[in-house]
Amino acid sequence: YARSLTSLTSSDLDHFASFLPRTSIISTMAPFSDGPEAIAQYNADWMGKYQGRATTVLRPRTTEEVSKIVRHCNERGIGLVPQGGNTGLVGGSVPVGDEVVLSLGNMSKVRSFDPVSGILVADAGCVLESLSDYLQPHAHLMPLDLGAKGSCQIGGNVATNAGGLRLLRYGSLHGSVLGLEVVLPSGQILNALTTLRKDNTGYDLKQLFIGSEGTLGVITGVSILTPPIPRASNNVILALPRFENVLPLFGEVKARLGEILSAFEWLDRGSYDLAVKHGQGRALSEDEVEGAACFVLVETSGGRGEHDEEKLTDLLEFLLSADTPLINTGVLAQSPAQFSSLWALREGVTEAVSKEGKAYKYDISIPLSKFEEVVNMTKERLKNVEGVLGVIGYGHVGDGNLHLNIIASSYTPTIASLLEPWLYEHVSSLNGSISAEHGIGAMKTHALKYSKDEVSIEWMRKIKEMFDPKGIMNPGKVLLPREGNVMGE
Ligand code: FAD
Ligand code: 2HG
Ligand code: ZN
Repeated sequence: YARSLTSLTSSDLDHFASFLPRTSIISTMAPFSDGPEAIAQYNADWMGKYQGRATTVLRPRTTEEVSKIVRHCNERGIGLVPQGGNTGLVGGSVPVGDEVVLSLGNMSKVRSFDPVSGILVADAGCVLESLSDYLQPHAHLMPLDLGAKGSCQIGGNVATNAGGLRLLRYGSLHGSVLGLEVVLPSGQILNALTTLRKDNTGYDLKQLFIGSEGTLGVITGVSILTPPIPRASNNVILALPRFENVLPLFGEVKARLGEILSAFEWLDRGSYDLAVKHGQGRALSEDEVEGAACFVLVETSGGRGEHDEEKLTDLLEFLLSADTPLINTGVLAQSPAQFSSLWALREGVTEAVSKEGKAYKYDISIPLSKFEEVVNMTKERLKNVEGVLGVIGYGHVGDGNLHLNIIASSYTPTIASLLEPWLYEHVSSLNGSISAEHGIGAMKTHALKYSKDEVSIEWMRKIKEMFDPKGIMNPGKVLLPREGNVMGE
């Protein structure tokens, strides 16, 4: 989404070098002439599906440096791609051409933490897990958790409005983010980094940047509400004889665990087998998995261990003693190590998929009752197609979010054309969303219309053009160019 953009020249590099140290510039261009290996990781996405051609990566240390970089790029019409941990799954974090990569990794300081209110203010480049580690001694935790926590950054999480494993309990970032500091495409610094729980002073501008995927500005600081660490957490993995039991099971679990329920995650049999095959988490015994069509991981987080455990054991007893039990068996974690290894089975699916092959990832919101149907329809459609290694479904059932992964030996046009637009049309017919939590990035620009009407897309465009009239911010992402306004023309 850009007017014609300009490629970076040596004199632009000289300008950046006038206020950035050498260590903040990686460039294959003169006068720096770094080797291609220095820049490779910034041009390749996590899945190895998208490849940029950036010659230069800038790694500023302060908001002021970000502002100077952005101001210059705006004046010159140079495209910029904000990059956090580069764990995004929709090709949003790498250039589509030779845009400059603005990596936030050098901005990684906690600015303040108030242990009474639980409000944390941090630089955007802080790694999610390091923020959790920071909060641990203060008995607080981050309100979001993802398998990518060791690499993804809070700025990237906000920019993608990441959901993850704790959304059921703590809600979305639209609720827990209290304030943001953003460098706008003009280079202006928008200081909306408030630490207030309540602030009804007109339009809530920060909401626009949550989920904007680097297309409206660079997030440099985040103020976020963190909850106290629950005194007691436990989990149990339930093996189900058939998918149809998931919905009634969710109803029972909600009713019986009430306020202590903190996650309800689903894995089909293929996801479980793949996680085990690639060494993710603790495999159940043969008896425990026998006859299991799928699995549900239930987590509780409450105030009193004994009380919570009693509720969980009662739930298991009830489920197993029914005339037609909803589950075959349940394996309750008996130690912190078992707790983590049960979680690893679910969190590790993405990693296992990437070890198995190349993944086509569809992250959709659809009615829960349709999860298995969509996985089965996809299996049927790809039956006997060359290069397809498997089709699996898993995800955040509690949030109505299915992760459909098609694993192939390589990315091929044949597989892609069998999947799209077919799948998007189906999601649209179910009034679902083509992106529940990963965003649009470069992958789904052409598919936005399946989840947003024309009026919405037009107003998104107007907002984009108002903030970024030259289209320098993350071109080719989220919105397709208007006709005659194509990058590189
Ligand atoms: P990047 O990948 O670097 O960037 C993502 C997007 O945000 C890009 O468009 C980029 O331009 C923009 N961006 C990054 N930083 C900034 C900034 N400071 N200012 C402006 N724009 C910026 N996602 C979920 O929602 N839920 C999950 O459960 C989940 N699990 C995952 C598990 C694994 C193993 C992996 C690899 C990914 C997972 N993801 C998940 C996807 C991804 O981790 C998240 O989207 C994450 O929030 C991206 O953060 P990042 O720092 O890596 O951002
Ligand atoms: C998860 O929930 C992530 O594990 C990744 O959102 C999903 O890899 C995927 O498709
Ligand atoms: Zn997810």
